Amino acid sequence: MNREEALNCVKEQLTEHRYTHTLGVMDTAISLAERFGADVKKAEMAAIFHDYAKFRPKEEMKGIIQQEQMNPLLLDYSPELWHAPVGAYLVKKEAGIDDQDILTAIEFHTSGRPNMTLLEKVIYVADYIEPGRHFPGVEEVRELAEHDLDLALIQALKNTISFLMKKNQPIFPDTLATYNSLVHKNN
Ligand code: DGI
Ligand code: FE
Ligand code: FE
Repeated sequence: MNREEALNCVKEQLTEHRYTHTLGVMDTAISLAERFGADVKKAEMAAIFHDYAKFRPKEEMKGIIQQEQMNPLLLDYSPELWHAPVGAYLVKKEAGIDDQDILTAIEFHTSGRPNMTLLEKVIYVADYIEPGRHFPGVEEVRELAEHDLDLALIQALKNTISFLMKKNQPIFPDTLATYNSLVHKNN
């Protein structure tokens, strides 16, 4: 599938705003892949499809998590987390994407996971810093991503965890495990 076909495919799934976000993630992911030596074509495809399931009904996502025996803990945490693993599943099933590197980049783009692949890191950070993002702390992550992908990823995770804690929201264990795996490695 080429870029145009992939974009046409996701466009039907997304709102105008989310499609614009997707284009921002695509451009950013391509730059990061070039900078840090990831596969540029895979980065482009993973970025295009990363939010594919964002607007699926919660009940549909819940059903898929149960039927496909995904991590059952997902159901005890925010439904905001569900579109990532469900997206990976649906992109394979409905769009025919079967490259495992692309699929795990989609699967873990919200929570991260310990020992993330280079492509997973590229997509996580691109999703966080694309030009349409304007939240506090994003500029610092953009600057870190100029030189060091791991430091950018750690800072994005710290910001996300702090943001959730300020809102009294629970933190998904994989998100914490991702943070822990990276601070251990970088100490
Ligand atoms: O889909 P996007 O908005 O582009 O970005 P995303 O896939 O990173 O999703 C962000 C949402 O997910 C945001 O509302 C916060 C939520 N989230 C991310 N990590 C966690 C989380 N929610 C909980 N409860 N726990 C987490 O660890
Ligand atoms: Fe997302
Ligand atoms: Fe996104």
